[in-house]
Amino acid sequence: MQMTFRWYGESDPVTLEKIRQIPGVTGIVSAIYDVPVGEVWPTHKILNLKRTVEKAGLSLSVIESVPVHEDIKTGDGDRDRYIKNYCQTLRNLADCGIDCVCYNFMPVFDWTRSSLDHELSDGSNALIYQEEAVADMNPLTGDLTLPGWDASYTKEGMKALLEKYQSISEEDLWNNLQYFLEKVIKVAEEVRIKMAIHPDDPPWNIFGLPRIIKNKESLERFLKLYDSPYNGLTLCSGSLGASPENDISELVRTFSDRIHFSHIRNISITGERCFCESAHKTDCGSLDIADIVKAYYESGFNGYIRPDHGRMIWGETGRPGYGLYDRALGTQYILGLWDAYEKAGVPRHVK
Ligand code: DNO
Repeated sequence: MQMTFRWYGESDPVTLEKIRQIPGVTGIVSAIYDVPVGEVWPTHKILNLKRTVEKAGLSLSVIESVPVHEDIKTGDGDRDRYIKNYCQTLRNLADCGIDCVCYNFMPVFDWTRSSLDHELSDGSNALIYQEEAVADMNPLTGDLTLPGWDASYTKEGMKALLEKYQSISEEDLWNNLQYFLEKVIKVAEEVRIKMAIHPDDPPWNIFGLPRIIKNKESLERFLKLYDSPYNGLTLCSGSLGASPENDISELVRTFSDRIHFSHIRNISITGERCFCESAHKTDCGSLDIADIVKAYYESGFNGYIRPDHGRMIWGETGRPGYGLYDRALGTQYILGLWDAYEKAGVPRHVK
């Protein structure tokens, strides 16, 4: 297992020098942010990123994400060109030594929350999701943006895209995903990059758009679409865990062979389709993080782990969910559990 930490590049207020000082963190999760979605990532930009990370004494471990162009998800327009570009980006990444790439297949909007700075009883701030508030949000007004969303759409562009999705069912989305996988995983196998799809966050449909990667059944279906070790998962405890039907430890035990990248965070489920992000420690939320880490340990997981969103604590300001302090605490909780299982001789399936 390698403990990693997400870094948003030179503009990230959390510097590589600070990340380097977190005990046990050796890998960086990052991306190239200035290439338009769908275009090829040039090798020199990837090499630059890699060198910057390595100069700080860390390694560039995972790319999160190479985004998938909407034409690929809707299955029309220029999808073949964008898939070709995607494959070329994978080749360029492999040339630079990358072996794991995260992506998602959520239509239009990546992770969604109703508030980014909800104050918790201890005075810290966290991201929350409340179904009613989200139902009141209108993605067309243009004043709605979240850190994970592609901000390059014009109002008209967004309107046209949302209209296009009116005629796309979940089954259509599955078919378009399969089309994508058939071309991309072949290349991933060739260049030995483990592809790791991120589940939908939250794991249910929002704004009337279809979402398909949301529970055990859909993960099973996804893995069967292309049965290869290179067609794998980013198992995100907080995304899938927002739905009480998902038992994360069980998912880890079931799919361990195909999990390449793990996002670990806790959430408190506060009502139906309502949750609040919380500190990683098990008794701070609804998920049994200690058991989830045990499931990874026991199944011999040797991929990449990163702490996921953290709260804003100790007066820190910055990118919601991605401050330094609470995520650093998260790494120490996970690594502490890992060491404890190791020292206690908990049996481990050796891969
Ligand atoms: C949220 C992240 C997601 C994730 C993408 C992967 O904080 O986990 O934005 O990076 O969905 O493609």
